[in-house]
Amino acid sequence: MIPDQRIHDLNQSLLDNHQFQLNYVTDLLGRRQIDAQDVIRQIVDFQVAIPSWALGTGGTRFGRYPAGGEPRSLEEKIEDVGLLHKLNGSSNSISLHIPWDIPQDIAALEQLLREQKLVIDSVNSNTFQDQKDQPYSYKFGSLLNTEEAIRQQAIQHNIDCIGYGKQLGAKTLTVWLADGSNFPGQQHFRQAYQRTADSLASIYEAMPSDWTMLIEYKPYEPHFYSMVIPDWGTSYALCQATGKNAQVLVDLGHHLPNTNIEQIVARLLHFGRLGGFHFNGSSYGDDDLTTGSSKPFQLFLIFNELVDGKLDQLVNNPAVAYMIDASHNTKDPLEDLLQSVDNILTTYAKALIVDRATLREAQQNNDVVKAEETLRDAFLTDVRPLVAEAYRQSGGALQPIAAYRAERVREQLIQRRGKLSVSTGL
Ligand code: LRH
Ligand code: MN
Ligand code: MN
Repeated sequence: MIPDQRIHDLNQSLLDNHQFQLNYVTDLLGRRQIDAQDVIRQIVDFQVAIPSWALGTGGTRFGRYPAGGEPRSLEEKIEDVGLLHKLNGSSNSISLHIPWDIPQDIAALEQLLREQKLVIDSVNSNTFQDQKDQPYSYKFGSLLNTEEAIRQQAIQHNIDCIGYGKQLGAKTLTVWLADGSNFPGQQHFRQAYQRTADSLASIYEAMPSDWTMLIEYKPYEPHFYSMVIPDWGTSYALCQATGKNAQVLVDLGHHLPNTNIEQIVARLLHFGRLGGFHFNGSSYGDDDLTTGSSKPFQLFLIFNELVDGKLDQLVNNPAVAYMIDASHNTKDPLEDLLQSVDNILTTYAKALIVDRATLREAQQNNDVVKAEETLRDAFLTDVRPLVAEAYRQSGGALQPIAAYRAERVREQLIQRRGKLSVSTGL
């Protein structure tokens, strides 16, 4: 939809100013013995998956106000992610949600993925809604249900998800359970946990040995008295019981306000069980807003732990799968995703330039102020030219949102898909 030449021309008009700013940061970092090119290379390598359900407006149980031109099929969702990837070179994969994204023509999808330079990231199961023609209801839970037949139905659905993923080369199954209770006494806590653990074990057994199962936690919603996997400790315990390829997934919005998420990240890295990350912005709970929009320093502290863990030879953690998990009603979803990726990369770059030797020394000497100032030094450095350069080096736009607007992409999408097209989503 945006020809390479057009991106090149748009970049050309910004190049002079960009080069000036890039030279400045490069010199500044050079004085701190940091190689800017090395940071840029790491930004280029950092890829964030886009979930199929973030491409439309949603994320609300109240009014929904479609952006227009939302993708109507899996093929159109792949095209939208391809467009994002073309603009920023940082979103090379798409996560599927079954049954919203059941692949039909596998050969054609593979061809489309190749054309768009994308791969399939994870497949996400859905046992939080009843589907048409489904024999049993999940009203009282799926993997924890007291009824054996209902548990079996939910287990089979997860196994089917693995089957769909295999067809398209995915290697990750993400399980988020809406299972829980709304009233005291409704569920027997220990038995509900055990049934969940047993069901997960059955799914794990059906998973190929080179796959990863990500187990996501959430403290409340849709249930408000108890959730069967409310916190990282429960996810961790389930992973321990399930097998070495089961990993904890941290969704930034799945914490009670003021939770120290960076410490959770550090703990999981220490245990080698941090498998996945869902980025979004949150003030209260599962707000699913733009990543980094209201708490940029918190995001920086989280990235600081991720980078620190990666550099520490004592940490034995598999590669972390990064994904954006956001969906709301206010912005154009594609602009929102470009902003989220930009905030993620900018924050990652800041974590990469933390003076770790000084930080370690300050921590060792209990020099509280020095330690904090070391973090602030990195956080307050304007690294945006490094991210822009990373976009440019990967063939993208120096300013992806400006390019998206200049090309009037939303208007084009509305023309093709209609004003009222509504994508499947949360
Ligand atoms: C529900 C949720 C969760 C999952 C997604 C599929 O809270 O947003 O974060 O990852 O649905
Ligand atoms: Mn999530
Ligand atoms: Mn969520």
